Amino acid sequence: MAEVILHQYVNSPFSEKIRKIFAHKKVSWRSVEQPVIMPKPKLIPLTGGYRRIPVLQIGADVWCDSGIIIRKIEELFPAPTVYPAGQEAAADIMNQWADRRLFWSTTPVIFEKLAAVVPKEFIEDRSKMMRGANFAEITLMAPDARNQLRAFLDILDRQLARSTFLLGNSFSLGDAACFHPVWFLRAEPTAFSHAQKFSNLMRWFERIDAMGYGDVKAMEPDEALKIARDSSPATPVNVEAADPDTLKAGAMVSVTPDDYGFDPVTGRLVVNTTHEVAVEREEPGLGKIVNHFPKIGFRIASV
Ligand SMILES: N[C@@H](CCC(=O)N[C@@H](CS)C(=O)NCC(=O)O)C(=O)O
Repeated sequence: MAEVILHQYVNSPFSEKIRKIFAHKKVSWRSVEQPVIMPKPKLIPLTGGYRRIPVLQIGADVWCDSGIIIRKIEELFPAPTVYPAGQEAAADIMNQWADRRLFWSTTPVIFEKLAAVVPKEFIEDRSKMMRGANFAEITLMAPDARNQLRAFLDILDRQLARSTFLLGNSFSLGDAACFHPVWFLRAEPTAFSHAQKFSNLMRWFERIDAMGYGDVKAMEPDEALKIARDSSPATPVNVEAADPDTLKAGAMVSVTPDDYGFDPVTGRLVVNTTHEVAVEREEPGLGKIVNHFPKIGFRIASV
């Protein structure tokens, strides 16, 4: 199989979620370090405009958003699973809750202290990404976020009083998903002190922190671009007739996140199933690329 390449950066929480899944499954993977803010000239040709991190690349196929990356990793490396038997829905729902609720209760708490020291280019970049919201004002949300964070962490801590991991005695997607926001808190000591008050949570945190990242080797961004250029997409057309929008294979569509980073990716529809939409694009200098997205968290429009 072609190499598994993760485009990421060290301090990216959503990448940390994927790195822990790689560790659990003992995956050999290559890490391409991408910029923390725009421009990202060695990422955008692969994604067709999508700017968020992490992004998974295998040859000329590129998976955008951790939701679809997790599905692909589970398909390629099914054992050990991140979906404990009988808890599949719980694992997926915990993942969505962690990304959309738990994570967003951590950012104001962290940036309340860090706002004064992060470069103004970072604040401007994130404000643009959030379409009009002023990221500098995130600190105003800190008091409410702190209250919610404490309640969320208490929910996890109570569960962890009775089980080693969140969905039983083995590591699952639920753990990877709830780990990354707590790991993000560690970027700022006062923020992390909120988590340190919970002893069961801390035991669990340290266990997962010690798992490492699997077998990883760095790769230069240019090498990843060359791999894309030298490969052809390996995705067969799979457009389900049962699709509620009755989109046809080959139709021109755009796919855009529904929460932030509203950069549409436009191409010909090649996959449209319950959980995935994928488009094929002709990228100048690279040739054909297929970009894969999850259905949850994205909008699809005919263009
Ligand atoms: N829903 C996305 C969220 C990803 C996300 O917000 N990633 C952050 C980094 S952890 C990001 O891309 N921030 C803006 C950037 O890096 O340009 C996912 O699950 O992958």
